[in-house]
Amino acid sequence: MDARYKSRDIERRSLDVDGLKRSFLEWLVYSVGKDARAATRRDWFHTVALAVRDRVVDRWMDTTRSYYQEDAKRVYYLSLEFLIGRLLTNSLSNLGIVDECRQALDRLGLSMEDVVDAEPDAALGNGGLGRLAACFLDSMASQGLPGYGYGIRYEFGLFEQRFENGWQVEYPEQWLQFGNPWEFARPEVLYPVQFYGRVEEFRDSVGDRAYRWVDADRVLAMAYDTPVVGYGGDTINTLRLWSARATRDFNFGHFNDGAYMKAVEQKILSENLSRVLYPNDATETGKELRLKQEYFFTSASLQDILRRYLQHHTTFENLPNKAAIQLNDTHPAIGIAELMRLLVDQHALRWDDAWEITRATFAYTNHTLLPEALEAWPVRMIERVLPRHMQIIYEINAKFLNRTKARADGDNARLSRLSLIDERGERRVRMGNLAFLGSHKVNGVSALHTELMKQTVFADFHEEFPDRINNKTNGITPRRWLKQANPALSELITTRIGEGWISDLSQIAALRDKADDVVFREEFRRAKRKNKKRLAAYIARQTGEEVLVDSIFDVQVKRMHEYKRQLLNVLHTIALYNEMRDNPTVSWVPVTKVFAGKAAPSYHMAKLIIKLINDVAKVVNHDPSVHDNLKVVLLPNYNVTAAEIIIPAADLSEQISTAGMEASGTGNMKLALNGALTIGTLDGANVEIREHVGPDNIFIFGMTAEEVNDLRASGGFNPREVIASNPSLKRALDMISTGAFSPDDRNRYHPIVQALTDGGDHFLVTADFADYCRAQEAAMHLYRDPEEWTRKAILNTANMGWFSSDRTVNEYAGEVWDVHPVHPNHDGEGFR
Ligand code: 4GP
Repeated sequence: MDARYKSRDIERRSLDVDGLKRSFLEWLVYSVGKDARAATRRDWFHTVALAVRDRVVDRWMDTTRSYYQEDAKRVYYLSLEFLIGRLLTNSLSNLGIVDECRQALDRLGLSMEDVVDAEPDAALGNGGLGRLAACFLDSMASQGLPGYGYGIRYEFGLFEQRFENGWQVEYPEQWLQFGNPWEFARPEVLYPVQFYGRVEEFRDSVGDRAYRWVDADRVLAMAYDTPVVGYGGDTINTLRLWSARATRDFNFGHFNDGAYMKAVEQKILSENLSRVLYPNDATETGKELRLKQEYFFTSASLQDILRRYLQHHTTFENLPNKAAIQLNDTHPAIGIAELMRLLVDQHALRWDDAWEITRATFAYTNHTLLPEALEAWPVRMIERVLPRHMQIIYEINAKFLNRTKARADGDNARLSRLSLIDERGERRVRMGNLAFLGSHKVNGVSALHTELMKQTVFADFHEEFPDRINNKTNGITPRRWLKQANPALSELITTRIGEGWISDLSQIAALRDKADDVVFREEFRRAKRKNKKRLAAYIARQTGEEVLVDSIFDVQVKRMHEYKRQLLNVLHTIALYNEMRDNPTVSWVPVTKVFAGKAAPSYHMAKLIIKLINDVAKVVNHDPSVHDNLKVVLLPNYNVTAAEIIIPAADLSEQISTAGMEASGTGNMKLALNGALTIGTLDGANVEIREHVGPDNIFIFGMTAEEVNDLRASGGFNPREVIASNPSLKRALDMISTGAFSPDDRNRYHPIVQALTDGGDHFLVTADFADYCRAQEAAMHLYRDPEEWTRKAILNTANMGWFSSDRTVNEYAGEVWDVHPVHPNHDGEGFR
């Protein structure tokens, strides 16, 4: 028998309870090196993870082999962030062995929850963009699409957030401290990546001008592979993350003692490249290390992609037929110049041929229109760090500008807008323009966002290339966000409509009929209540606060950002608090305001908003006059694991960004799928959620993107007038500004009050306040009628099928990537 298949016959493949139990014991002793009596929960987690990993390796190799055998076109998802979260439940669930594992652990006297809780949360991302990448990995594998994720193996993920005295304090997140059982280190997969140095011009063999990059510093990119288990375990794809390693090329002869130590130090410092994730969300700081990170992982990934391609091909004209490279935002956009460099300088292709191949291979996704988030690197920095790339960017730019209509029309303003170089002030490279120009498709992440891309940042490019911009509305994986996070609801759904929805979420529409079924409504409520109890216990553990399970769980969980308008929610909270105090005899619908989210460490306003929420919570939660009617909690350290507890328990989902500013949102989809009703503006994907769930089943308020645009164009508005005309808003703001929530420092919130008044209220918090309160009242009114509320909640769940990331990646596969499912040959039986 072929040696490759031997492992199939041994215990490592067994999926039954006994086999699992035996391999747990074996792993614990021989790999973790512990006696069962001395094993900690972490030891057991490592044991179980390693045993589960065993069960995917054969299929993983089958999958990879099938891709090679069919020479399938692959899609490479290049992303600086993958916000993965924990993997144990995910792997077990996608393999279909959750119960078997639970029983095996049970026989060993262990609780599955304890083992699951010992896994660190892999937070290699900041927010939406990184979590989207993780959902896409799950969907590509579950759809059988040959998809690879490429990114950085950060030693420190997104910081751990704690509150000290109500203020956010950041601590390092050392997720790799105790090792990572999911990954395979590949010390033999190493690529050199260069920085600095200079460019030398020379004549090639046929006498043409050519260039080489010399005297550069080098670092090595080493691969770590994590198997990505598709649902059903048929396809196991790969997430390849790069870690920086110092090169070993010392020239010992040249050093005296001091210089030697210095050289070694320099080498070690080069490993800092993959040390830490930048904690910015939609903001750029222009730090050189960040540019180097971007180039580091992009260059290594492209070298790896070309190596794989060259195993089957000797020339490059087929590259676009064999590889689709998706740029997750502009972070890997330097890859366009890098592929040109590799093709022209290293493989001696003609410029025009290389450009055609490059453009046909790349596609680019834009995730935000916020001007401060559009990457623009100083020309001087790129010249120094990546001198050859700067030349290539100039060349791309010159050729493009020479061809544009603008030149012919003499429209210099338009020409300078289209340029890859921003000449205003310090000269900068506009990475968005580079990404647009070097891609054959460019997409936004919701219908509204894509439309706004055409009208604003990319208006000139859209005119120039009218077929390039397309929409791909985001989605979420139903495996993690319903099946795993919400077992109570997902089991109920499966008993009624079968389990087809797990791999084809459109089938969840079969629940629509059940909205009118009293018994089903009762069961739906019971599942929600179970989740609310779980969250209440979590809140008590995390904050010490007791909340009423039968209150409305009104949830806003996302990064802290002014445009997301947590402030609007806080102002409503204060107004509601005042009303409850003024009218103690009214029978109020009890409300629990749940907030969670991290602020970028340098974003002072967002951190001040965190402190305000904590201060308001302190006052409200200790005021006996509102009793249990109102509670405010801000949960620390929001991450994927916390989201899995919070989202299934939500009644009301806050999606209240200033219209036109949230590109899509994906938390909005997770919450609605789990039966929360949305209160939101017509922004991002909320617009499409409304279309799918129906206008009667969502609370929409506030200005539209168009109205916001018109208002700003007409010179803005006077927030003071709005405030003066709304007594409850005025009172809430007065309380903040006079120190009602900060008696220890009455001026603490001056910057917030200032921004909302004389600062012009850029995010239109005051402008939308009255309509927001109206929508909140409507929600509270509806909550008094549990049957009607539940009916709408069920219709939300039932109508969210379209928002599966399976649908999204299928759209990309068909319309952008041209990749097709491959069915791996497993040479044996399937898992399920
Ligand atoms: C986010 C957007 O803010 C969010 O609306 C969208 O749903 C998500 O990307 C995925 O497309 N942007 C970022 C970022 O996370 O860093 O720009």
